Amino acid sequence: MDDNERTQLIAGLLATQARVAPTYFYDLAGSRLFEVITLLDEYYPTVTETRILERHAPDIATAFADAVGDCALLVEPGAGNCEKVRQLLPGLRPAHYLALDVSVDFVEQALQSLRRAFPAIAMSVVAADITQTQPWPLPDSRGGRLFFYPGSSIGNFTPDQARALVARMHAACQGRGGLLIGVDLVKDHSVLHAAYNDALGVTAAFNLNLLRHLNRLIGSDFRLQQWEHHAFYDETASRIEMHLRAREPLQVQWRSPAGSGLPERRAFEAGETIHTENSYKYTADAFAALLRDAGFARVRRWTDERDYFGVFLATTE
Ligand code: AVI
Repeated sequence: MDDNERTQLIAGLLATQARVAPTYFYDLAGSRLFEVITLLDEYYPTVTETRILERHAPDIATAFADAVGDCALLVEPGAGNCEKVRQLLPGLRPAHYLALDVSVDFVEQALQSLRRAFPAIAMSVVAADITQTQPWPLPDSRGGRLFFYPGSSIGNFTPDQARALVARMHAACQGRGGLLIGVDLVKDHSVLHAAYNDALGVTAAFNLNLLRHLNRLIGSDFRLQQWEHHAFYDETASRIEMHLRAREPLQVQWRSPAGSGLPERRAFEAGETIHTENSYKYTADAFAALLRDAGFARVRRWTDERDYFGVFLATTE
């Protein structure tokens, strides 16, 4: 991590409401813990989205072809293990599948088996975090472009940030393309609460692991037993908030970048929290409106029987 990132991270810890960006969940242990979260009974989003894609991939491909034509370039930001895109490739048949991810080696491994299954599709991976990288490293393409952004990752941005990100994808379609995006929907609060407070405590471990990650990154001395997982649904903001809450009065120290002038410690009172994540939930109509506000002309959507999760196809025409 560079001094600028370190400075931002420490400034967040020093803020009145301390905060750490959710990107810091994902060290190796955090990524593994997230994979386990997706297997939990309570965490319905992953399995529900997968079912929607399995069931409706042919309709999605037809809807894209009807609105846009051939898919020259399929772009998946944060592609990870490239599992979800498998459902789309047979119907969509893009000329080129481009995975964007910070972990190039991990994606490259996933691409090996995908290439064997779909030899006619060119596949590549480029190191990029679309929230940081400017401009996006996209190749020239003749024909329609489709962005694929599953997993309700969009829910971890504020609605304003989400709209701005979708608007960038719209602009990157260059007048001919679309966005296929998965979004977690508003539902019974008890279902939402359970998804972020699972009985096995995996989400708690995922949240607490962030402190271990910080200890390595900034030389802090967080002691995990002094903290507890706290996640709740805020109905007004329509989001799950995740926090780490101090169990007792405590002090934390770290190393600030030389010459930054930033304090190297902070005291927390019992009950004070570090805000680690927001996970916004949308109604289907509100998310369709966001897609249109970001510039897309047409929106189609598919959901599951319980209306827990939405997969939206927004197109330029
Ligand atoms: C990655 N993201 C969409 C997950 C979510 O549900 O907001 C991260 C997560 N946090 C706790 N559980 C899962």
